[in-house]
Amino acid sequence: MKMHHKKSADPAANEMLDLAARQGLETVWDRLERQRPQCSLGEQGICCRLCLMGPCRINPKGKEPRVGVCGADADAIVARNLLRMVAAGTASHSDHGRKTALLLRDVAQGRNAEYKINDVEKLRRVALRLGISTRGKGMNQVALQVAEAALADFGRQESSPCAFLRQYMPSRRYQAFVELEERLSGRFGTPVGLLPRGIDREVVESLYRTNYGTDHNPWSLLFQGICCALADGWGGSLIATELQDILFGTPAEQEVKTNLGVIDAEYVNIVLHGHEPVLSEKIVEAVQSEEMQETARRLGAKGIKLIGMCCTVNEVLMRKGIEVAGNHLHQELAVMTGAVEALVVDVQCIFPAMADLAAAFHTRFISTSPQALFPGGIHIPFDAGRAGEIARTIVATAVEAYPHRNPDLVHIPRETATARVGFGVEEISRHLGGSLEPLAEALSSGRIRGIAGIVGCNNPKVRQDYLHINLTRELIKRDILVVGTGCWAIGVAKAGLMDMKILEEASPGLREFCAAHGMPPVLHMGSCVDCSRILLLFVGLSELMGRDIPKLPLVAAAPEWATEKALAIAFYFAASGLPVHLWPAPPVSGSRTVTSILTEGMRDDFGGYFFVEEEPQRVAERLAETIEERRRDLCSILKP
Ligand code: SF4
Ligand code: MSK
Repeated sequence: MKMHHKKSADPAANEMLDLAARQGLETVWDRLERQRPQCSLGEQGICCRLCLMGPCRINPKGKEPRVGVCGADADAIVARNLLRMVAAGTASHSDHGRKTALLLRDVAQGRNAEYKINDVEKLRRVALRLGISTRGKGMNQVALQVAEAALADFGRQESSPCAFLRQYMPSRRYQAFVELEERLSGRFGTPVGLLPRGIDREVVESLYRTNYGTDHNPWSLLFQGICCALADGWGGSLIATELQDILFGTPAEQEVKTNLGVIDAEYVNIVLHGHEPVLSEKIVEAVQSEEMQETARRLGAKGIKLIGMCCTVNEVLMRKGIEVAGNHLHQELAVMTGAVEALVVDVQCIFPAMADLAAAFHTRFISTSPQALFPGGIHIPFDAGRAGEIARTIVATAVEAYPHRNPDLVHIPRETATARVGFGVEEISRHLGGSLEPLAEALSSGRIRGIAGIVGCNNPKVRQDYLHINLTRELIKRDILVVGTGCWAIGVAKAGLMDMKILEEASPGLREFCAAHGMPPVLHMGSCVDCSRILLLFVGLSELMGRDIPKLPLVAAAPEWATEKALAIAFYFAASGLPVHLWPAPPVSGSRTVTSILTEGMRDDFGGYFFVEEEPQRVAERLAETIEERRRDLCSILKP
């Protein structure tokens, strides 16, 4: 057994970790060890540094100090910290959505000729969903109206909710929120808002409420967390997903290779990492140019190979089929192969440690977003108005690095796995013959017991991919279709779980259904903003089956989660009516009240709630039990 087998379930990662240990290269796992034991107050959420009378901490054993200098107790401190995490996650996804809307507006107005509308049919569908008439209008006119509707959702101030939420959320779920707002306002004796007004407004409101000396009621702080997260899932993330499809094309099934073995020593290797596809789409074009390929060949390489990781690759592979080097914890391991000429990053989930690591090799660490700067790296600022030129500069910088590669440092694991990816709702429908009806029927009849939507990162506190892989395997054994995004998707793809061969492991009902429709039982739905696609799949089923989401056999999980964005996703899943598994546990154990609201208190009102569990088999059992509970009163007749 390799010395690093406890760190990752992926043999390629363990091979690279052995190499890192031999060569004295530092990884995220080493830095985690140096942090241990980690602050237990932080783990429980009971430290506060919101003002300069602090920092304060609460004694977890019920002894003094029981409150901070201002008198804030553990409930207020834990709830405030959690709300701030949700707000940060919402801000990240939503700013991604905002930039996509601004780009669509510029393209529609003819102010950006670098991009074009790729999917006119999707534009038409989004317009109709938003109630924008397309009759007698040109494509750009419709696109402008869609972009303006999206942008208006960011700045909306009044009590009418975001247009995207209003038009995409099933009317039953929407009505349930309206009634719940009324009920909760009566119960708490003050107006309780759950339906987000504007996306920016809810992020600001969350920061405002958690500001020193403002909101101290754990219930109202968590209601605001729900409201803010709904602005993410049914607002910012949904806008990012829908408008990216319009600009770059709606995902379609692709077969791709995954894992570090896709790095090819004979090529100039460029690894894209981050989240937003706006730049990556242009880098794909630049790499394909004969001029660039010829320059690489002149320097002795066979050409240029474009590879991706994390959510950038989740975006680009669904549309362009590029190969996948790995997920979150692979970022250092890819550079350590010694065969990566450039690691090109935009925003989110990028270790600042990459700058020093890249400097130990010939790798150019190129940051591109004015929002995300990394001391020690090369910065080539991206500007959507000059996207092609900038993409060519980045590719040329990578090619120039190739002669500096040290062949003695090259070590590439052989592992690769094939995955079928690119299953947005449209692609799932296409496999099902043009609508989600066969899936709704299979759920109604019990041939498929339920659907689990999984998102998640990697977190070095959890053996990399272990929970992702084993939970997914356990679910498909129980006739549960698994759909998901983010680093979960890459983790299970690397393990071969998105290959048709995995049908052999699925239970008979699920196996027969998926085989008949030519799709694996584990479906790649995209990047972390594309958790909105999971919502849209559930919307489609809710509409077809005539039942609200909490009454359908649908569940969610965020195993191996690490980021504030994952928490925002978990919050909007739970608020939308899904039981949500989390591991590791969120930093709330310092407050019994907050813990009980999240695990029990919100259940009756929202239908969704959270639970924590480490063992994949027990997680699967618990999700399957919930599915069976929900099936008990499931109507077997489809809505006419
Ligand atoms: Fe301490 Fe209260 Fe200030 Fe927080 S807000 S740091 S608990 S005094
Ligand atoms: S990249 S948010 S580690 S899924 Fe979206 Fe992966 Fe989580 Fe980042």
